Amino acid sequence: MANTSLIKLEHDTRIDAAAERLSMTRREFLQFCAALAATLGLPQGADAAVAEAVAAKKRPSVIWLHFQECTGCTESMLRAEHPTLEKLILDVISLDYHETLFAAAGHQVEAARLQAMKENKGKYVLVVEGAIPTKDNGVYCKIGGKTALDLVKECAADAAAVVAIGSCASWGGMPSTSPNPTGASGVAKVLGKPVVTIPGCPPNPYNFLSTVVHFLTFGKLPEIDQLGRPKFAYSRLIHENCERRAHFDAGRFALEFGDEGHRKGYCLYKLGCKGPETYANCSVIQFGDAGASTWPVACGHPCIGCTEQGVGFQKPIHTLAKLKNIEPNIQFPRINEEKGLGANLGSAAVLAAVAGAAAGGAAMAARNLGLSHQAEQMEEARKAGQQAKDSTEV
Ligand code: FSX
Ligand code: SF4
Ligand code: F3S
Repeated sequence: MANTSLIKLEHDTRIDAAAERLSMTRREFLQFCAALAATLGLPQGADAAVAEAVAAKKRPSVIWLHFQECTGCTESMLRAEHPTLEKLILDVISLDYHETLFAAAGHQVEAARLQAMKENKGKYVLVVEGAIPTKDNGVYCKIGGKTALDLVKECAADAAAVVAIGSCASWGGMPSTSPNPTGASGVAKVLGKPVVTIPGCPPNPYNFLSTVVHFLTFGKLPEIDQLGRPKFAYSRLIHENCERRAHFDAGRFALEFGDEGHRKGYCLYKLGCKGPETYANCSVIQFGDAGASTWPVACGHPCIGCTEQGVGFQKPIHTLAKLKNIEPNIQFPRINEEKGLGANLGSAAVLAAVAGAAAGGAAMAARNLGLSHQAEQMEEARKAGQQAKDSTEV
């Protein structure tokens, strides 16, 4: 069936001009806008509104501040493998102040900030990257003679919207790790009001782009949860959509980096993967728009929960995650079980539903973890055998 919403854009030359600017064909541009609309969870037909906004709306002025951080947020945005993502971000916003990207320095750059704030009073978007040190009146981070504490308040006063990009700006992130000597805090805490947060260390640039496109299309930021995170990106646990989930459900775990389970792509839960207690869409949209297998778990590294306050940089990497939701994901086909591994969470959930007892699922989860303990013992026995063999050979 034809997409009627796109028909009205058929002879719209603004679409062709935008596609050309971004070195895309018209078709690719419309497909990209449709994907953005889908990521944002917008209803059918919204792709035309998104395409029109990206192609023709006045770009919002953005003032981007840097505080306590590693500049990874900016780096991940600029180093996105898909060249279009970076181009699109810089095409849909008018970046009027950004310390890392500005060629100018010193007084010139401060003057540019003040001018952009004056010219776009009440209309600009303030993006904050990095935590704000609050201890000792904020003396631990100063730019142009002003503390980060004063700067963020000054710039937020006349902003139409405030976006905290990265975990540092969202809730303190890595600089706030105990004992937090500088009193590193997130933007919302400092301003005393909720702001949109896009946590992640670094955050996914696609989530930032989607947030900005939502602002451009509808004149407001997307719906957020109680922690200020856009619901379109942070309402699901990584574990719910993980490509290794079938192994978790079947009780197949990597027990050591490089062991047989790890090489076979088994679940990383036993290596400390925090996917079961981390809300983010890494397992769905991957990372940096670079294609398949480009997110931590796909590369063989457990998720450290970098988006999640209280998990990332706080829980030791090797400790087991809290299982927040043991519902199995029904989207993925089951991987054939190896002999002797028994029941899995999929069947457990069916049983639990039939019996009306959610506890059944939990019990089966525990059982599968138990099965893994058996595997662990077997692996240890194998290693002990190998060691004995090696010592005899010597
Ligand atoms: Fe770095 Fe950004 Fe981490 Fe923080 O991303 S990638 S330390 S979230 O503020 O620069
Ligand atoms: Fe994926 Fe980690 Fe969950 Fe295993 S524990 S299924 S690796 S998110
Ligand atoms: Fe971070 Fe985990 Fe995603 S470490 S990038 S939240 S997979």
